[in-house]
This record gives sequence, C-alpha cells and structure tokens, in this order.
Amino acid sequence: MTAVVDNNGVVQERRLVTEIPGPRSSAMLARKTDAVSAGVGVSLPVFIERAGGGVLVDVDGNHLIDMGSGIAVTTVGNANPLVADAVAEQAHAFTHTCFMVTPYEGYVDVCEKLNQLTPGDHAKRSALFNSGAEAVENAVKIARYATKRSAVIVLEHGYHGRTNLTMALTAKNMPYKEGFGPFAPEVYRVPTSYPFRDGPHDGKEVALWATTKIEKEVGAHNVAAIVVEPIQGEGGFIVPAPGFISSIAEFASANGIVFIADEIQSGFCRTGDWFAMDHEGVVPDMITTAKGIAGGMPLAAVTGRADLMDAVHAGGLGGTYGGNPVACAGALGAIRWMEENNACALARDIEALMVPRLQAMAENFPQIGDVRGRGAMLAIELVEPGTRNANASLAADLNKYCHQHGVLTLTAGTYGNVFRFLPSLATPKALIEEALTILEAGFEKLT
Ligand code: PLZ
Repeated sequence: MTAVVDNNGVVQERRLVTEIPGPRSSAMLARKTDAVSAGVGVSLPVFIERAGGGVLVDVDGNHLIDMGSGIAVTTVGNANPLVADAVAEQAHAFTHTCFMVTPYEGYVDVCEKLNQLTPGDHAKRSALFNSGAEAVENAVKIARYATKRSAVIVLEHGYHGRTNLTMALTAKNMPYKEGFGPFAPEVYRVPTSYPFRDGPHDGKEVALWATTKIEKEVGAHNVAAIVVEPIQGEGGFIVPAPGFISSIAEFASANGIVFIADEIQSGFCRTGDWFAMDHEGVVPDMITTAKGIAGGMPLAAVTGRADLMDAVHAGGLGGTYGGNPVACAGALGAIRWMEENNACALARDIEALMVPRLQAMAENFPQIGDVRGRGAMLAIELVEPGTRNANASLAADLNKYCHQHGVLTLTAGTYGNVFRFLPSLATPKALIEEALTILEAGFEKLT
C-alpha cells in the first residue's frame, strides 16, 4: 500500500526515527526552559516543524499520529489547503485594519455563516473575538446587560477558560485556578449530570437538583445566564443523561435567564452534528464558538438572539484584534471544507470505527470503567478494577506510552483519569486504527 501524502507533503504515516523526544527537540526544550515562563507547560516535548492531515512531524523527523488536533482545533486537518490558501491570500491583501475602525467583508461573512449554521432559525447576530475565554466573557457581559441581572450559573466539572471571569466559571482548581484568585463574584456552581458517577439517574431528575439549588440559593430572578457545555470537555468528555440539557434550558426560558451553550470544544462538526446542541434538540439563546471554527487561526465568536446581541450600546463590545481578517479568511476556508466534505458524517464515521474497538478493549481491561462521547469527541475513563476510583496514574502512564510510540494523545477530567480522543476529521482511517492498536499494546504492557 502506498502511503497517503497530505497537500503539504506530509506523509500520513507513523514513523519513528529517534527516541521521543529526539536530540533536536531536547535541545530546543532546554532553550524553552531558559526563555519561556515555567508556567507554560508542555504535554509532549517534541517540537513541530510541519503538520498535515492527521500527522505531526517533529524537528527530528518523527511522524506522530495526532489524536488531539491541538485540543479540538484542527478539525479540518492541519494545514488544510482551503485554510492555508485563504490565509495566504488575505495576508497579502491586508493583515489588519481593526474592524471597529474600518470594517471589511470577511468579518461579516463569518457572522452570516455563524447565524446560519448555529441551532435555531430565529433572527441572530454574532460578534467575533480572539479566544474561547474572551467569547465566554463577552457572552456573560451581553447577558448581564440585556437582563440587568448579575448572577451566573455554571456546572460542576465545567471549563470555560483562564481569564479572571472564566477562571471563576471553571470548576477545577489545579492547574487552572490555584494561587490566581480572588475570582470574579456572582458565579454559582450547581450539579451536573455525570452518568458514570451519578448512577442511572434520569437527566430530568438531575436537572431538578440543579434548578432547585438555583431557586433556593441564588433566586432565579437574580440570574443573568446559565453557561453549559453540552458535552463537557476538559471536565472529562462527560455526556449528560438525556433530558438534562433540555430541562435546564426550559428552566432558563421560564425564568428569563439567558441560556448560553459553550460549544468551544464541541462545535463545528466535532460531535457528528454542526453543534452538540443539535443532538439535544435545544436552541440556546447564545452560543460561544472557537477552536474548530478556523482550522487553527485564533478566532472565537458569540452568536445569539438578535434582541440580546443588539441590546448593548454601540462601542460596548470589541477589542483590537477581534475578528482579524486573516483569521476570518481561515474560518471561511475551514467552514467551506466542512460543508463540501460532509464533515459531520466524517465525525460519525470516526465514532463508528472507534467505539466498538474501545468497547472491546473495555471487555479485556477492567481498568476501562466507561467508554463515552460522540463523533470524534470520544474518551475512556480509567478506574481501579471493580470500582469507580479514579486511576489517574494509569492515564498518565498510558499517555506516556502512546507518546513514546508515536501517537499524540491527551488526558482530561477533574480527576485526571480520562483519556480523550480528538482526531482531525481528515485523518486517514488506517492511522486511527493504528493509534488504537498502540493504545491496546499500552494496556497490555501497563496493566
Ligand atoms: N470553553 C468548552 O474547551 C478551551 C483549554 C486548554 P480558549 N479548552 C482547552 C488549556 O489548558 O488552556 C475552552 C473550552 C471550552 C472555553 C475554552 C477556552 O478557550 O481559546 O483556550 O480561551
């Protein structure tokens, strides 16, 4: 079989030519230690020189299968030609004007696409920002402005970013919050549905615990917004029980609360639908997007009901770089690729390929307590056999095993015991199979 070669010459195969990390990466890592803040960590210290499709090539010439997509960003494949060409063309035309000073069409094009693709066919508006955290902050600003209320409700295990407000919205202390307080006020955390750990509760029942807590401890009339990830990402790819999300959304609607779906990790075909809320049949009042939106260019957005988005005074929203023209060009290229290649079906194909193999592994290895996720957002939760006790050390050891064998994997979870898979939708199927074979060998060796 001849190897598949990606557009930019990257051979789509796993190929190890040195140990991991190799000598050139190790030398660069030493420079990193001297030059870069120690607060900026690295999961796998191989320095990347080129990447295409689902493969990362390091400076030593190792080819790694990328099962992380830069944390759910290169959904359309790394260096996707539609993204790369649009970015290059835009960079030659102009790189920046600041949309708030003199506008340009690409920004409007992206907003039109977002208004069209996000759940619901009501009148919508969008605003563009640079990072996921910035989008979440702005969604909360808009909700507070429009409702004239201040409280914000978030869920156990939620993750929404690292800025001051979004640290407050994020559940997990280490590494995100430790030592960085005090945090923004008026943020309240309520229970979420975590079927593996809650037991087999009806999603509606769990939602009632959450909404009762809101009523009794906060007062629904004080709440501006409820911010919810439809599948929790950093928290451990937690898929809530059916009925949970829709019940929370109904409660929000009944109480004049803005329901904000944080689809920064789950959006843009990642879960086999354009947005994970499509699967829930829920139309959020506002949705935050980033990551997969622009094939690796930094771009984020808030899309929401026109009456909410237009409530804010002119000049109340913005930022120097938000909706940068080069990033917008990248987004239009990425969205075109998703539309032309039926990317949602590609994500469902990945689920169909991976879930049976992960379930078969779970039969053999009692350390796999749960297999879950949707589309190309999948995970296994590792436990001590016969219990639900988190097995974070096995997750770390398996991660290391995969890395040393040329597969970039990522962990997640409040307890650090979730092994997550976020391959690009452009990854050749054979490489995904191979990554699973390596993982299985890791289980054989380490358990
Ligand atoms: N909301 C649902 O997943 C980013 C974080 C990586 P930014 N998740 C990856 C890390 O350790 O910093 C994320 C998310 C959800 C918001 C964010 C924040 O997006 O672009 O990282 O700010």
